[in-house]
Amino acid sequence: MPLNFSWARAGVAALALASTAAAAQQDGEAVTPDRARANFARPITLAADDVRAFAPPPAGFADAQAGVPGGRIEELGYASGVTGTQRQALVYLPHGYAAGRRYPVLYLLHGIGGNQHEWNGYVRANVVLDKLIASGKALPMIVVMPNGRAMPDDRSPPPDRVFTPQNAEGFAKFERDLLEFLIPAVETKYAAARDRRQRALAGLSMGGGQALNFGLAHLDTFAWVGGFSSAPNTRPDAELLRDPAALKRELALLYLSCGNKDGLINVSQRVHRALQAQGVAHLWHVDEYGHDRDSWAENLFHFAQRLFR
Ligand code: FER
Repeated sequence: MPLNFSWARAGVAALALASTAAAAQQDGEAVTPDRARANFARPITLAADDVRAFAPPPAGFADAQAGVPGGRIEELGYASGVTGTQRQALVYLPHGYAAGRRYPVLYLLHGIGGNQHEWNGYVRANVVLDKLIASGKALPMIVVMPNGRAMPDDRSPPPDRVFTPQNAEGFAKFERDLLEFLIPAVETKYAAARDRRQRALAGLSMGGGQALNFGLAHLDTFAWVGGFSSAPNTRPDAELLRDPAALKRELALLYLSCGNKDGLINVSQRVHRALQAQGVAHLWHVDEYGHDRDSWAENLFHFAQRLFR
Protein backbone atom coordinates (compact mmCIF):
# COMPACT_ATOMS: atom_id res chain seq x y z
CA MET A 1 0.00 0.00 0.00
CA PRO A 2 1.50 3.35 -0.93
CA LEU A 3 1.84 5.19 2.34
CA ASN A 4 3.42 8.29 0.98
CA PHE A 5 2.40 10.44 -1.90
CA SER A 6 4.55 10.33 -5.01
CA TRP A 7 3.89 11.98 -8.32
CA ALA A 8 4.86 8.80 -10.14
CA ARG A 9 2.36 6.73 -8.18
CA ALA A 10 -0.49 9.20 -8.42
CA GLY A 11 -0.07 9.89 -12.09
CA VAL A 12 -0.11 13.44 -13.35
CA ALA A 13 -3.09 12.74 -15.59
CA ALA A 14 -5.20 11.69 -12.65
CA LEU A 15 -4.23 14.85 -10.84
CA ALA A 16 -5.47 16.98 -13.69
CA LEU A 17 -8.94 15.56 -13.06
CA ALA A 18 -8.91 16.51 -9.41
CA SER A 19 -11.17 19.16 -8.01
CA THR A 20 -10.14 22.72 -8.58
CA ALA A 21 -13.01 24.05 -6.50
CA ALA A 22 -12.37 27.33 -4.72
CA ALA A 23 -9.99 26.61 -1.88
CA ALA A 24 -11.46 26.50 1.59
CA GLN A 25 -9.98 28.82 4.18
CA GLN A 26 -7.28 26.96 6.10
CA ASP A 27 -3.80 27.16 7.52
CA GLY A 28 -1.14 28.60 5.28
CA GLU A 29 -1.59 28.26 1.56
CA ALA A 30 -4.69 26.67 0.04
CA VAL A 31 -4.15 23.38 -1.78
CA THR A 32 -5.00 22.57 -5.36
CA PRO A 33 -3.33 20.01 -7.62
CA ASP A 34 -1.85 22.75 -9.81
CA ARG A 35 -0.46 24.66 -6.89
CA ALA A 36 0.96 21.54 -5.26
CA ARG A 37 2.66 20.56 -8.52
CA ALA A 38 4.14 24.03 -8.82
CA ASN A 39 5.27 23.99 -5.19
CA PHE A 40 7.09 20.68 -5.58
CA ALA A 41 8.77 22.02 -8.73
CA ARG A 42 10.02 25.28 -7.23
CA PRO A 43 13.67 25.99 -7.94
CA ILE A 44 15.89 25.21 -4.97
CA THR A 45 18.32 27.89 -3.85
CA LEU A 46 20.61 26.86 -1.02
CA ALA A 47 22.25 29.31 1.37
CA ALA A 48 25.57 28.74 3.12
CA ASP A 49 23.88 27.57 6.32
CA ASP A 50 21.50 25.14 4.60
CA VAL A 51 23.64 22.20 5.68
CA ARG A 52 23.63 19.32 8.12
CA ALA A 53 23.64 20.05 11.82
CA PHE A 54 24.35 16.36 12.53
CA ALA A 55 26.33 13.58 10.91
CA PRO A 56 24.28 10.80 9.30
CA PRO A 57 23.18 7.96 11.61
CA PRO A 58 25.06 4.64 11.62
CA ALA A 59 24.17 2.31 8.72
CA GLY A 60 21.12 0.21 9.45
CA PHE A 61 19.69 2.58 12.07
CA ALA A 62 16.22 2.06 10.58
CA ASP A 63 16.57 -1.67 9.84
CA ALA A 64 15.06 -4.23 12.18
CA GLN A 65 17.69 -6.25 14.01
CA ALA A 66 17.38 -9.45 16.03
CA GLY A 67 18.10 -9.00 19.70
CA VAL A 68 16.91 -5.40 19.99
CA PRO A 69 14.01 -5.37 22.44
CA GLY A 70 11.01 -3.90 20.69
CA GLY A 71 8.27 -1.57 21.81
CA ARG A 72 4.62 -2.55 21.53
CA ILE A 73 2.20 -1.01 19.03
CA GLU A 74 -1.42 -0.55 20.02
CA GLU A 75 -4.49 1.03 18.51
CA LEU A 76 -6.12 3.75 20.55
CA GLY A 77 -9.75 4.56 19.80
CA TYR A 78 -11.09 7.92 20.96
CA ALA A 79 -14.29 9.86 20.54
CA SER A 80 -13.79 13.15 18.72
CA GLY A 81 -16.14 16.07 19.15
CA VAL A 82 -14.57 17.60 16.04
CA THR A 83 -15.56 14.83 13.64
CA GLY A 84 -18.40 13.33 15.67
CA THR A 85 -16.81 9.93 15.11
CA GLN A 86 -14.67 7.38 16.89
CA ARG A 87 -11.12 7.94 15.64
CA GLN A 88 -8.01 5.74 15.66
CA ALA A 89 -4.43 6.50 16.59
CA LEU A 90 -1.44 4.18 16.68
CA VAL A 91 0.49 4.16 19.95
CA TYR A 92 4.08 3.01 20.47
CA LEU A 93 4.82 1.87 24.03
CA PRO A 94 8.53 1.51 24.72
CA HIS A 95 10.00 -1.83 25.71
CA GLY A 96 9.47 -2.34 29.44
CA TYR A 97 6.51 0.04 29.54
CA ALA A 98 5.08 -0.12 33.06
CA ALA A 99 1.93 1.61 34.20
CA GLY A 100 3.57 2.64 37.48
CA ARG A 101 5.84 5.16 35.76
CA ARG A 102 5.09 8.38 33.86
CA TYR A 103 6.41 8.62 30.33
CA PRO A 104 6.90 11.66 28.14
CA VAL A 105 4.86 11.61 24.93
CA LEU A 106 5.81 12.46 21.36
CA TYR A 107 2.92 13.10 18.96
CA LEU A 108 4.07 12.29 15.43
CA LEU A 109 2.05 13.52 12.42
CA HIS A 110 1.92 12.13 8.88
CA GLY A 111 1.80 13.67 5.38
CA ILE A 112 -1.01 14.72 3.08
CA GLY A 113 -1.62 11.27 1.54
CA GLY A 114 -0.92 9.25 4.67
CA ASN A 115 -2.70 8.12 7.80
CA GLN A 116 -1.79 6.84 11.27
CA HIS A 117 0.23 4.00 9.74
CA GLU A 118 2.60 6.13 7.67
CA TRP A 119 5.28 6.74 10.28
CA ASN A 120 5.51 3.09 11.22
CA GLY A 121 4.80 1.48 7.88
CA TYR A 122 6.68 3.78 5.51
CA VAL A 123 9.32 5.37 7.75
CA ARG A 124 9.80 2.46 10.22
CA ALA A 125 9.60 4.83 13.17
CA ASN A 126 9.21 1.94 15.62
CA VAL A 127 12.53 0.40 14.52
CA VAL A 128 14.33 3.74 14.82
CA LEU A 129 12.84 4.25 18.29
CA ASP A 130 13.53 0.69 19.46
CA LYS A 131 17.22 1.06 18.63
CA LEU A 132 17.59 4.53 20.11
CA ILE A 133 15.87 3.52 23.34
CA ALA A 134 17.69 0.18 23.65
CA SER A 135 21.05 1.92 23.28
CA GLY A 136 20.15 4.64 25.75
CA LYS A 137 20.38 7.35 23.09
CA ALA A 138 16.72 8.29 23.55
CA LEU A 139 14.69 8.23 26.74
CA PRO A 140 11.83 5.72 26.91
CA MET A 141 8.80 7.58 25.57
CA ILE A 142 5.28 6.95 24.37
CA VAL A 143 4.85 7.87 20.72
CA VAL A 144 1.36 8.62 19.45
CA MET A 145 0.77 8.49 15.71
CA PRO A 146 -2.70 9.87 15.04
CA ASN A 147 -4.70 10.26 11.89
CA GLY A 148 -4.20 13.98 11.25
CA ARG A 149 -7.09 14.31 8.80
CA ALA A 150 -9.90 15.28 11.19
CA MET A 151 -12.85 14.43 8.97
CA PRO A 152 -15.71 11.94 9.44
CA ASP A 153 -14.14 10.00 6.55
CA ASP A 154 -10.45 10.19 7.39
CA ARG A 155 -9.18 7.50 5.03
CA SER A 156 -6.26 8.37 2.77
CA PRO A 157 -7.89 9.75 -0.37
CA PRO A 158 -7.36 8.24 -3.81
CA PRO A 159 -4.44 9.82 -5.70
CA ASP A 160 -6.63 12.25 -7.63
CA ARG A 161 -8.06 13.71 -4.41
CA VAL A 162 -4.90 14.11 -2.34
CA PHE A 163 -4.24 17.74 -3.25
CA THR A 164 -7.71 19.14 -2.78
CA PRO A 165 -8.94 21.82 -0.39
CA GLN A 166 -11.30 19.22 1.08
CA ASN A 167 -8.46 16.89 2.04
CA ALA A 168 -6.28 19.71 3.36
CA GLU A 169 -9.14 21.12 5.43
CA GLY A 170 -9.11 18.02 7.63
CA PHE A 171 -5.48 18.76 8.55
CA ALA A 172 -6.38 22.24 9.83
CA LYS A 173 -9.32 20.83 11.79
CA PHE A 174 -6.99 18.41 13.56
CA GLU A 175 -5.79 21.21 15.89
CA ARG A 176 -8.86 20.95 18.12
CA ASP A 177 -9.11 17.19 17.72
CA LEU A 178 -5.54 16.86 19.04
CA LEU A 179 -5.83 19.30 21.92
CA GLU A 180 -9.34 18.62 23.12
CA PHE A 181 -9.88 14.94 22.36
CA LEU A 182 -6.74 12.95 21.52
CA ILE A 183 -4.38 14.24 24.24
CA PRO A 184 -6.96 13.76 27.02
CA ALA A 185 -7.67 10.23 25.73
CA VAL A 186 -3.94 9.39 25.69
CA GLU A 187 -3.44 10.76 29.18
CA THR A 188 -6.42 8.83 30.51
CA LYS A 189 -5.44 5.48 29.04
CA TYR A 190 -1.65 5.55 29.35
CA ALA A 191 0.98 6.30 31.97
CA ALA A 192 1.69 9.64 30.35
CA ALA A 193 3.30 12.61 32.05
CA ARG A 194 1.01 15.61 31.89
CA ASP A 195 3.05 18.71 31.61
CA ARG A 196 4.31 20.69 28.66
CA ARG A 197 7.97 19.75 29.27
CA GLN A 198 6.92 16.13 28.72
CA ARG A 199 5.00 16.65 25.45
CA ALA A 200 6.52 16.93 21.99
CA LEU A 201 4.83 17.52 18.65
CA ALA A 202 6.50 16.74 15.32
CA GLY A 203 5.52 15.73 11.84
CA LEU A 204 6.53 15.26 8.24
CA SER A 205 5.39 17.47 5.38
CA MET A 206 1.71 18.30 5.92
CA GLY A 207 2.25 16.99 9.47
CA GLY A 208 5.34 19.19 9.80
CA GLY A 209 3.21 22.21 8.97
CA GLN A 210 0.65 21.06 11.55
CA ALA A 211 3.35 20.57 14.18
CA LEU A 212 4.71 24.10 13.65
CA ASN A 213 1.24 25.66 13.45
CA PHE A 214 -0.20 23.94 16.48
CA GLY A 215 2.96 23.57 18.56
CA LEU A 216 4.03 27.20 18.37
CA ALA A 217 0.45 28.36 19.05
CA HIS A 218 0.07 26.12 22.11
CA LEU A 219 3.22 26.50 24.15
CA ASP A 220 1.16 25.73 27.22
CA THR A 221 0.79 22.19 25.85
CA PHE A 222 4.10 21.52 24.02
CA ALA A 223 7.68 22.49 24.84
CA TRP A 224 9.30 20.43 22.05
CA VAL A 225 8.37 20.99 18.40
CA GLY A 226 9.72 19.54 15.16
CA GLY A 227 8.85 20.24 11.53
CA PHE A 228 10.36 17.85 8.95
CA SER A 229 10.01 18.88 5.27
CA SER A 230 7.11 21.10 6.30
CA ALA A 231 4.48 21.72 3.63
CA PRO A 232 2.89 25.00 2.48
CA ASN A 233 0.14 24.56 5.08
CA THR A 234 2.71 26.11 7.44
CA ARG A 235 1.25 29.41 8.64
CA PRO A 236 2.85 32.69 7.51
CA ASP A 237 5.74 33.96 9.67
CA ALA A 238 3.72 36.77 11.22
CA GLU A 239 1.28 34.19 12.63
CA LEU A 240 3.80 31.50 13.47
CA LEU A 241 6.01 34.00 15.30
CA ARG A 242 3.25 36.13 16.72
CA ASP A 243 4.95 36.23 20.13
CA PRO A 244 8.69 35.69 19.68
CA ALA A 245 9.36 36.46 23.35
CA ALA A 246 7.10 33.56 24.38
CA LEU A 247 8.84 31.24 21.90
CA LYS A 248 12.23 32.20 23.34
CA ARG A 249 11.03 31.69 26.88
CA GLU A 250 8.97 28.53 26.54
CA LEU A 251 10.46 26.29 23.86
CA ALA A 252 12.79 23.55 25.03
CA LEU A 253 13.54 22.62 21.40
CA LEU A 254 12.42 23.81 18.01
CA TYR A 255 13.76 21.55 15.28
CA LEU A 256 13.46 22.25 11.55
CA SER A 257 14.73 20.02 8.79
CA CYS A 258 14.39 19.43 5.07
CA GLY A 259 16.14 17.67 2.23
CA ASN A 260 18.15 19.79 -0.18
CA LYS A 261 16.43 18.02 -3.10
CA ASP A 262 12.92 18.71 -1.78
CA GLY A 263 11.00 21.32 -3.80
CA LEU A 264 9.20 22.34 -0.61
CA ILE A 265 12.45 23.42 1.11
CA ASN A 266 11.57 27.07 0.63
CA VAL A 267 8.88 26.66 3.30
CA SER A 268 11.40 25.53 5.92
CA GLN A 269 13.99 28.06 4.74
CA ARG A 270 11.44 30.82 5.21
CA VAL A 271 10.64 29.72 8.78
CA HIS A 272 14.34 29.29 9.61
CA ARG A 273 15.16 32.81 8.40
CA ALA A 274 12.22 34.32 10.31
CA LEU A 275 13.29 32.57 13.51
CA GLN A 276 16.84 33.79 12.97
CA ALA A 277 15.66 37.35 12.39
CA GLN A 278 13.71 37.23 15.67
CA GLY A 279 16.53 35.56 17.58
CA VAL A 280 14.50 32.43 18.40
CA ALA A 281 16.91 29.54 19.03
CA HIS A 282 16.29 26.46 16.88
CA LEU A 283 18.05 23.58 15.17
CA TRP A 284 18.24 23.76 11.38
CA HIS A 285 19.25 20.54 9.66
CA VAL A 286 19.39 20.21 5.87
CA ASP A 287 20.21 16.78 4.51
CA GLU A 288 20.81 15.46 0.98
CA TYR A 289 17.42 13.83 0.47
CA GLY A 290 14.21 14.63 -1.32
CA HIS A 291 10.64 14.54 -0.03
CA ASP A 292 10.98 10.98 1.24
CA ARG A 293 11.44 8.52 4.08
CA ASP A 294 15.22 8.75 4.04
CA SER A 295 14.96 12.28 5.33
CA TRP A 296 12.14 11.52 7.77
CA ALA A 297 13.74 8.43 9.33
CA GLU A 298 17.01 10.32 9.83
CA ASN A 299 15.32 13.33 11.31
CA LEU A 300 13.34 11.21 13.71
CA PHE A 301 16.68 9.68 14.72
CA HIS A 302 18.21 13.11 15.42
CA PHE A 303 15.10 14.65 16.98
CA ALA A 304 14.12 11.80 19.32
CA GLN A 305 17.58 11.76 20.96
CA ARG A 306 17.23 15.38 21.99
CA LEU A 307 13.77 15.11 23.54
CA PHE A 308 12.78 15.42 27.18
CA ARG A 309 16.27 16.07 28.50
C1 FER B 1 1.37 21.66 -1.35
C2 FER B 1 2.30 20.71 -1.67
C3 FER B 1 2.49 19.62 -0.82
C4 FER B 1 0.64 21.54 -0.19
C5 FER B 1 0.84 20.43 0.65
C6 FER B 1 1.76 19.47 0.31
C7 FER B 1 -0.68 22.66 1.35
C8 FER B 1 1.96 18.32 1.20
C9 FER B 1 2.76 17.29 0.93
C10 FER B 1 2.89 16.14 1.85
O1 FER B 1 2.27 16.11 2.92
O2 FER B 1 3.64 15.23 1.50
O3 FER B 1 1.16 22.73 -2.13
O4 FER B 1 -0.23 22.52 0.07
